[in-house]
Amino acid sequence: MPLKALIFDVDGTLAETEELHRMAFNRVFADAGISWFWSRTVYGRLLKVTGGRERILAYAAETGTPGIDAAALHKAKTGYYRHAMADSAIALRDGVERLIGRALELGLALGIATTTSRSNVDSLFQATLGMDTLDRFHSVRTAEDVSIKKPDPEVYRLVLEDLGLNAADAIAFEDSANGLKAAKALGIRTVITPGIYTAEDDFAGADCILESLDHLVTPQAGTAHCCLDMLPTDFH
Ligand code: XBP
Ligand code: MG
Repeated sequence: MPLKALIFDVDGTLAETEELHRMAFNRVFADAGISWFWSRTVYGRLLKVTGGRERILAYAAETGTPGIDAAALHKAKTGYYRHAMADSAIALRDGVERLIGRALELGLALGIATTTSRSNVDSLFQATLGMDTLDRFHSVRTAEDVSIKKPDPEVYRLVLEDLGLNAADAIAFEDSANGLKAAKALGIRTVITPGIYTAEDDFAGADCILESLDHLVTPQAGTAHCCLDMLPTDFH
């Protein structure tokens, strides 16, 4: 089946953003006078709950904390994340920029299917590839577009609808088990690049697991053939 589109997850796949998210959560908790602090260990566990607002609600339930306004805290967190991203030296993960560039050269469609908010996607592109590159994506679907987040496949369904394509036409790029489940629920071939928080996830069912997307754009000894075989023959 000829490849027509690449669909990217954002957090953990395009860039290692979760530490910035964690910092932003902790900052708003402190500002609001809430005595929560999400360590890396706690946050790693909480990441199984997709969506920042849902994560706050889950932690409030788990700790039996009353009176938490999750929507307000999450809004403040998104504002803080925007500023923190602008001040950060965040970099895209290896191979991401080249893969996107090569896909554009070959005329493949590009999509984003993420659980995070549109504002956070914009912040990341402003800090890295620029909004001109984001404008070249044919579909950008985010938290605001769905009624249920990953591992539900709704966000991937919306991207495929936008692109006018079938699951067999695309490859999804994900870093987490939740993202893999979402893409695979529709039968989309999925390449996994495990991230700092998802290295221990269960990636059973993935079509390919790579240390980084650099292994895809710069094939080297050890690159899984299943993965290279998905790309157009003139890709490299
Ligand atoms: C990852 C997430 C997000 C981020 C925080 O989404 O689960 O919730 O951790 O972002 P993905 P928000 O990998 O699908 O991009 O606070 O905006 O939810
Ligand atoms: Mg992710």
